[in-house]
Amino acid sequence: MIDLSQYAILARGYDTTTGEIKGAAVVRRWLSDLRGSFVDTQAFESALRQSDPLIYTVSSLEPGKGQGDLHYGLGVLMPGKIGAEYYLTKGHFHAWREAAEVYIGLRGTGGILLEEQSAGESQIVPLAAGTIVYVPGHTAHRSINTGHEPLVYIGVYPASAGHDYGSIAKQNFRKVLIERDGHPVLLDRTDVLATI
Ligand code: S6P
Ligand code: ZN
Repeated sequence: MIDLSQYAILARGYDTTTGEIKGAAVVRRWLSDLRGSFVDTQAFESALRQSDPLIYTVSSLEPGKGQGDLHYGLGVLMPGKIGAEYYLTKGHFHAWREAAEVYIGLRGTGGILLEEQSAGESQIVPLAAGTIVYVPGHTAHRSINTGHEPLVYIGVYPASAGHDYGSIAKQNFRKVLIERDGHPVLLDRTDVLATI
């Protein structure tokens, strides 16, 4: 039997400005935590010499660890760029590769970069206030803020998903989203590297 009173107290208010959910564990990623994520390493190092701003926060709740349980988090990704590349999250595969995820956009404008593991297909899917994005299993995902205000979203995923950051840290995403003439364009990392 499930004790519903236990779950009733899990109703949470959330704050789309601070990224806080009452009682949730918060992870803060500063620019210095993102070494190796941006394509232009020189622009990264010179930005970091100036300051080490907060790039994103994730507040996560893990109500249960059973097979059917769900975990969820509120992400707040700041606006900005390193060189021409928009601020982004580290990105990951789920350790349990079959695990999918649903992103619900609450505020701001941006996208989720999806990269399928075996076929190597990449796609940028719009994520903004009023959009819902389905991230299938076996797909690396990274949030990117292309707007001028924080990009705020909720991600819901199986409790057993786990996070594999190692594969991305090793080879990064194949595509980068950069600003050209004031607009986001998705380009091959190797092509962008050749122009830096
Ligand atoms: C968790 C979900 C998001 C990310 C968040 C930060 O499965 O995909 O809540 O944790 O967007 O990204 P990252 O790559 O640093 O975990
Ligand atoms: Zn995820």
